[in-house]
Amino acid sequence: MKILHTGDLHLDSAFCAEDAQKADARREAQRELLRRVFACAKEEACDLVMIAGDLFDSRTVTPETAALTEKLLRESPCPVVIAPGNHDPYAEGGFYHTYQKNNLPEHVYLFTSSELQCFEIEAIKTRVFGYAFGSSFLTESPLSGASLPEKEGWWHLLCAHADLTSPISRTAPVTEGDILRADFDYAALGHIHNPPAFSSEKIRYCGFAEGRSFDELGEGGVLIVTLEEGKSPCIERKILSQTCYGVEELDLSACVDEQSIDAAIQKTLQNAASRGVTDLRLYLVGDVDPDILSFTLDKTNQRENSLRSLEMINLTIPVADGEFLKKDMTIRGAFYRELYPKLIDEDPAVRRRAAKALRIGLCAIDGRTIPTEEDIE
Ligand SMILES: [Mn+2]
Repeated sequence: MKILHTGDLHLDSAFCAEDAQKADARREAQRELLRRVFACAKEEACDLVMIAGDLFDSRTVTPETAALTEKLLRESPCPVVIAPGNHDPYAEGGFYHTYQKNNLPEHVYLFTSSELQCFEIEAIKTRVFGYAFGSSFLTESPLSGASLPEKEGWWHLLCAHADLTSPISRTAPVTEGDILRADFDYAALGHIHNPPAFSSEKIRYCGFAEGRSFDELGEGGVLIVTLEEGKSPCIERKILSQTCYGVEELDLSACVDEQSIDAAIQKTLQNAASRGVTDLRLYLVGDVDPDILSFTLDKTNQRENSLRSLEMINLTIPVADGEFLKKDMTIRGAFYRELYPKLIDEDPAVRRRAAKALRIGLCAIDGRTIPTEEDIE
């Protein structure tokens, strides 16, 4: 038995950080992602699709998203189970409510109650347990105290939007114990986008399918879960994302002029792009002459690059700014003042050694990597 486990797609997200046109394009890209999810289920010849909540970002959706979702669900060759989450609760006036009343196909199973429900899917001898959020909150665990029927040769699965990370959560505080006691063959969870690992291999969050912001770093995808009698579930993450958020740090301490700063930044951008990163947040650190740096950053920002978006955050310390360090009341300033006589010594060799000591010392104070001899020379 093969299952595609997904959730937390948050279709129709607002993308507030983007302008209206870009936000529209991002929502269109999300619909493309949903197409890939269902294409994947078909390709993998899955027997069941489980959507563990937050398929949509809110209870109402755009007409485009509604039409596509209904089409993909209608055409799905295998049964689909949907557990509404805190973002897309089953509630009056919402998409699910209307969909359930009007055109829910027979092979689509939608949880509608905040109490534990069960769908029996005879063709695959499977009982899927779950519940629906009816609003943004669900303060009790619908699983606590639940008693399940005997398995008698049926697969018992859970499809749920739940917060296993906190017993006092207001978004379905289900516990690992609740799930283990119910003896599910697999628990398909949604809600935590960067999921922790559980001791039981039968409990998994699907994670995000494609990063939407710097809170969702790296590639995203769905889980393909294969269940075999008497064995642990075999779980494979299928990458479906076409964009990827990444965060990096670049130490510019070794850079002495515009060219070397520019080269270091360009190299980092190229490396990130070659690893599939499309949206990069780059923290610039180290001790750099502020005048040279701001000039170079202006140029870098104007230049074309292969990324969809680039955010550079300047956390460098203006080391060449002696005025700054002279007045700096931290240990950095004290260190500078100690070295100062040597930094202005009449012997160039002494000055060079003092400057080197300053760079190494400041790195050590900040807990950064000490530059090598070649870096400094
Ligand atoms: Mn959620």
